[in-house]
Amino acid sequence: MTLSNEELLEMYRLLLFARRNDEKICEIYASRGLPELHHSSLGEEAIAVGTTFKLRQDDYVLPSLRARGMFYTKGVSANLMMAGMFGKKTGPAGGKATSHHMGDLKLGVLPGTGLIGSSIPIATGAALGIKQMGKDSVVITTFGDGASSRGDFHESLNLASVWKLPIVFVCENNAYAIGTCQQKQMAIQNVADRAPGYGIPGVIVDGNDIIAVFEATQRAVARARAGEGPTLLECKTKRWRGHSENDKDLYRCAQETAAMRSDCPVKRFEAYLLEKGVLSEKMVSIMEMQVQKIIDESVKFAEESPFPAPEEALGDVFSL
Ligand SMILES: Cc1ncc(C[n+]2csc(CCOP(=O)(O)OP(=O)(O)O)c2C)c(N)n1
Ligand SMILES: [Mg+2]
Repeated sequence: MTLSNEELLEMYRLLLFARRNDEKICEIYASRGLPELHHSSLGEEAIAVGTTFKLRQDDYVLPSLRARGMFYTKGVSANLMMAGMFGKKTGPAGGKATSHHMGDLKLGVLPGTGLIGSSIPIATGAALGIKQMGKDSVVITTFGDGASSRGDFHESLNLASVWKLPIVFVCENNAYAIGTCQQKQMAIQNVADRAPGYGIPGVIVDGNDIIAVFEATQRAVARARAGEGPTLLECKTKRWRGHSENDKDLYRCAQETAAMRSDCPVKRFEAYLLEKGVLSEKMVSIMEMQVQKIIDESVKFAEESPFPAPEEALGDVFSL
């Protein structure tokens, strides 16, 4: 699918927003803390934005703990998200849960869980529901390399393949699960190499190249929508910071983390658009200012919003 210049600029704006917003959250976390531990997406933003860009409103995403860019790309507002990060009543989960458990069903964002890997069967169940209702929506879910070694992954990919479910499984392979490097938790080089074991395509892309991520996702989405079943898309990337903002990242040497930053998904896309003449240096500074304004306003909105009242704790709780 060819993107128009307007669409390329919108993609850049979302990528820039994901970057600056994450930087802001890291800054807030360091200076005054947040109700939730922050897991930064710095360096990995192209996957969240590239996979979600141009999905239909009736398509669903179920983002991993690092894929906040999927929320914004699906249309969740900066105010709502920041209020969610602050645990405020005005956030997507009404202040009862922060970003690991936030969703927005109207916009097609399914809430995940804090248990690594457990969102993969939830997303697969959503895809089963879509198929049973005879709709042509698709589901995209993201998860890490560590999550791909759990049983949830196996059961989900197996059944999704047998039932030809409309789902795209996206592995954000940043080569680490907290402090465990990939070689210590799987004996293969590529997560996508597991796909033939399920009889589905396994595709590897450079996760820092947003256009490559977008195009590979679009092919997988077309296959899913046509009733041909799931794809496992492995996006290779790097995690710039520690696992969380409480992790000092002592298991990686400074050269390793410095080298990662030389391959920045935002700078790469910016250089591509400048070269194509779609973007100019002036437009970059204007967009930086616009993005910053939205982020500053969202922090103000979150700060000024109330926490939920204690008596609301049992609302929206269901039992059978
Ligand atoms: C079932 C379960 N086990 C352990 C944890 C603790 N934990 C949180 S994130 C994480 C590692 C996840 O690694 P990966 O799937 O590669 O995602 P990444 O953090 O690299 O994006 C672990 C072990 C958890 N949340 N859930
Ligand atoms: Mg990982």
